[in-house]
Amino acid sequence: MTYEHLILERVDGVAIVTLNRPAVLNALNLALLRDLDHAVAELRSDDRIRAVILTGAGEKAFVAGADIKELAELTPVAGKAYAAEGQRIFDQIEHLGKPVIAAVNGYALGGGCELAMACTMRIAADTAKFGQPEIKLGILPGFGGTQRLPRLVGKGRAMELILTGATIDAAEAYRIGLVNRVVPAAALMTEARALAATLAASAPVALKVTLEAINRGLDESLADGCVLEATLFGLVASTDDMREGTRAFVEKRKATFTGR
Ligand code: CO8
Repeated sequence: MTYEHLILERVDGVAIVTLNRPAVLNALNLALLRDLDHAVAELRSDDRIRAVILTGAGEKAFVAGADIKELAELTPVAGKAYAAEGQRIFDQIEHLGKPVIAAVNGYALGGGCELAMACTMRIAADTAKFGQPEIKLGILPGFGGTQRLPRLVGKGRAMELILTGATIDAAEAYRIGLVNRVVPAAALMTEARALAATLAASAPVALKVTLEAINRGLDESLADGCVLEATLFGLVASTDDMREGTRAFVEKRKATFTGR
């Protein structure tokens, strides 16, 4: 598949998706969202891909938000549909069944911050900046920000960020738990690739069901989440990888997982 606004590379079981509209700081227009939707579907069905890295083209931005020129033209009906479509695509990323690492190389504002939050983990360059500035445009986050930000950083901090529209730097994003780690900008992709390689070498079925247990379980009560966990545990107990992983421990050797 060819893409207009993103670059998709595959290296050793890891896909690198680069959002590519650098002239407008990789702002998300409908065409880019459509590309992202197709890329996610392509990666979902590609069994060779075990982990994904999502990043932005250029040195300045991960994604500076939804394309404000497109937003400005929206009618109420189109606005609701646009938000729902973005939410659907970001859900596909969250529930890809493979880990997605956001390598945040610059501004992650509005829809960009929301996109990073839909990823499994976030590594930030020390030059990255985060925020939900929608309030300054007279709107609210529409791609899941009001829901994912409080889940990640707590209600009070999410309220403050969304209601003030403030931009925070990478160190502050790390301090409040919005990102997993901060690294020098020059080392960002090396760090992201190293983490992706570690994840790609894990038992794929265990990885997939762990993602499901955490992502789905968080929306359930503790009791229901634990039922889900136990059921998924029963599932992995049927895999060759479980036999291999436990046997390798006993035999003091490195496990080789096959995904069966
Ligand atoms: N949309 C469209 N164009 C953009 C965007 C954007 N979000 N961000 C930057 N650009 C463009 C600029 O217009 C400029 O283009 P041009 O060269 O043609 O003038 C180019 O990118 C470079 O930007 P700047 O010159 O502004 O660069 P600066 O370094 O001076 O500033 C900033 C960088 C601070 C990131 C600044 O560009 C900025 O504030 N951008 C907007 C950030 C923002 O408000 N983002 C939130 C958008 S709203 C949103 O994301 C809602 C998501 C949910 C939608 C739900 C569907 C309805």
